[in-house]
Amino acid sequence: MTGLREQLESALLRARHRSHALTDCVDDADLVAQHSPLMSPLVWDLAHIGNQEELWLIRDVGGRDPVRHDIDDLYDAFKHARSTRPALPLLGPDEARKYVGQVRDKMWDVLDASRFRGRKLEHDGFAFAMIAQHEQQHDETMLATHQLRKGQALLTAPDVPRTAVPVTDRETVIPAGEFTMGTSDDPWALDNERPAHRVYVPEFAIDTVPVSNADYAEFIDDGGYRRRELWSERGWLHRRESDLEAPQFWTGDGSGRWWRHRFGVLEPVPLDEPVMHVCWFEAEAYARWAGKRLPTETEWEKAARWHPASGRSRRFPWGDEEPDRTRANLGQRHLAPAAVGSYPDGRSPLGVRQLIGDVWEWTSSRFTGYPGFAAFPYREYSEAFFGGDYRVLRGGSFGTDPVACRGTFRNWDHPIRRQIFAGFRCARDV
Ligand code: AVJ
Ligand code: FE
Repeated sequence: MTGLREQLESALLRARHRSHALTDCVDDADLVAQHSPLMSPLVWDLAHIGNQEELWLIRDVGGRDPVRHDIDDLYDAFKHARSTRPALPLLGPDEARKYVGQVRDKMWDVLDASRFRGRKLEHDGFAFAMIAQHEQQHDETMLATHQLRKGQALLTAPDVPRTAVPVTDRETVIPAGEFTMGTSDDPWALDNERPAHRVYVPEFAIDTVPVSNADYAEFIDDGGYRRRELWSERGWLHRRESDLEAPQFWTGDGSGRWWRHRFGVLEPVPLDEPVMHVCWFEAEAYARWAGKRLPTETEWEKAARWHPASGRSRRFPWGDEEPDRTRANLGQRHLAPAAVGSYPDGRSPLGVRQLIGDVWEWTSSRFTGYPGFAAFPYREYSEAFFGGDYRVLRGGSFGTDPVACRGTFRNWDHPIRRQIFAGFRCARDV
């Protein structure tokens, strides 16, 4: 077991390595460009990562003087919508790199100061871990910007190893009963994952694997996008207004085969991968077509954490041990999800696979606070989004770092969003 200081250091270094890898391969013009109105220029994310680290660790935890006091407003996500960020007087690519480096140097100082006062690091540890999670979340956002950007491929990664074993059991039944949702003792859990609370969940069935591209192509072939009765009222309006006909980045070739653009490469859609880049409304329509529904986030978490033998809720489907490369496709080791049925060692006791990694999974639930929620350290992290038009996503994607992924972790987005690495699995009442 490595010490807290080593864990924090390695999480912070890994995040920074990734932030540089995602920006060093991009030329200056592309770093400041707007690749989609849904996204910030990459150079904004980079400096925002540094600015958040400066606000929380240098100034709040460390009580030190600002590195730069003049740019807080530019990198305040609440003050400027993503679409307007390219027009701001942002730090240029070299300035941004220099800035995040200066902040980082000071941050190590603050961490060292905490280290020599044993209990103090335990107390401050959360703030450092939260900053590592914050940086990794922006790295995943930058990865989505890479996916949206036009032009030649800049990122490479080895193909996903083929570990899929045939899926013979498409569904599993989770028995009715209480379980513990959320956590009060996971030291790095964010405010919206807290506190632990008991929830009664009626019996339900959940798919053992995410919906695949083959499954989804069948829905398309069966007229899924043309059949009004499969869509909710809002979903149908959105489908028509936005001309949705297939997942984002897919194109048909007229002969019934599908192709997709993925990080600058055009390739046939691999039928055995989880479907990805579908919005919540598309997931909802598919589920209705399949005679099922989306799981609630409570059901999802029970499937991922509840251990039938002990009744305990664990951190991950396989237990409490950290994810590794035999259990889940996380951390941008690859640039795609693994085939459905992969990572048999990561399955839950009741046989549910790939809950962690590969693709974020849409749930039917809106984003709200658990009973007893307390905002920490700022209202703006979670609470400001409660009650808004968001749906909860669970489980992380191939682009999510393990530091920001666990059975309790909650992500959220608008139900029309497709640029995130999201798919889904279905559930039903029994
Ligand atoms: C939890 C992924 C929705 O990216 O908007 C980053 C995370 N919060 N900076 C987001 C976040 C502040 C957040 N999500
Ligand atoms: Fe942020």
